[in-house]
Amino acid sequence: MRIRRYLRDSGRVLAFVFVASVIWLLFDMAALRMSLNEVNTELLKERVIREKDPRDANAVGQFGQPAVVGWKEDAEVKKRWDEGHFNVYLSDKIPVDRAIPDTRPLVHDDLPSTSVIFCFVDEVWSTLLRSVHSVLNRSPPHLLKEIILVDDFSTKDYLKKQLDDYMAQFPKVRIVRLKERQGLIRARLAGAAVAKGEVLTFLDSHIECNVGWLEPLLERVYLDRKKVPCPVIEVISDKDMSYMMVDNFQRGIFKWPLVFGWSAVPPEDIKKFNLTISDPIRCPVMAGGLFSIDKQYFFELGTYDPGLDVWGGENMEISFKIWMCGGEIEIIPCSRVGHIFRGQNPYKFPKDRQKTVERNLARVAEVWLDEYKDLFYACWMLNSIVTPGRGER
Ligand SMILES: [Mn+2]
Repeated sequence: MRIRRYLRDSGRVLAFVFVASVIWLLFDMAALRMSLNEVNTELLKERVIREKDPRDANAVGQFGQPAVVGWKEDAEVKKRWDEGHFNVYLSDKIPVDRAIPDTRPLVHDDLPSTSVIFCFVDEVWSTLLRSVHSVLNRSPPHLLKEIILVDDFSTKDYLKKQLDDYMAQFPKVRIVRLKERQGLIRARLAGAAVAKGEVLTFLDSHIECNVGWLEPLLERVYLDRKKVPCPVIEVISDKDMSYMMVDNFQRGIFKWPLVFGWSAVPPEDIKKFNLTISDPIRCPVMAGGLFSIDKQYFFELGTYDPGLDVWGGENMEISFKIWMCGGEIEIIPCSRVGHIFRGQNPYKFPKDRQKTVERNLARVAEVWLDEYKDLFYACWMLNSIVTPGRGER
């Protein structure tokens, strides 16, 4: 008897615990739902405030929140329902231009800000200005922290006071002057050292950023700070200055001895993986002129090897470091930037151009290629006999 009573009692306790748990769980789920809704609403509110939107943040149904009517108004709701076969009474209370949540997939409203860094030496006035204006005009202001122009000891007069005066009208543009010629690699480091944005975006100084170029790049960094996204580089004709589209699905690759090149993604792969322009394309190496990188990650990688001179090989060096230190290089097909490809570097190298590039490449091979450096040296010997010198990438 005692045992039976004990079981009956403990059964009651168990039942009570079970019911209490279910109630608690339901309560928890409701609280979570509410807090998620709140996060969404808070983000939207923030955006409305940032955009100085004149809309009333407390209006009925604002931000797509459910609007409720008191029980006293129930009759009115019923009466007017048939006017449109929905809650016409409430609809009339909601502002005609209310904000609603942005429910597109993969759109984030809290992307990191970027510093855009242009390094130049004796760049042509109009192309430099067009580069800067394309960034100012086609970047969302809240994502563009600043534009840093690093003057690598230019000799042209128009790049001195005339440039200072011109850029003074744009508060976001800063000019850093190097006191002696450093070359692209160390000039970029000088820009990175003073950058205030969370992301560094390096661009060539003869480019034109296309519509919506920046957001897809920043989104990749936002999703994973070790992703290093590059835009598709479209072509601005050096002859008639026309803007030309290129194949969106290309990879940055290298051939021995560390010669950068492009390789089209095979059409059968595009079909097989159902690739669209919003899909990133992973690349072994980057072209080097245009990319975004999380600032802290750039410094964790040890930046560029400052022992590399002027130009050449730095794109291989940073690419190998990124892949070997947990990162990934991607081309983002829906981000486009036009670039004037030139037959050769128009500026002078302090020392012999070919020797500088070769020295840089050998330095990269020695540091990063281990036993593969034999391949590098063998192909280098062969290459220098067959094709001496190369154009700008
Ligand atoms: Mn270039």
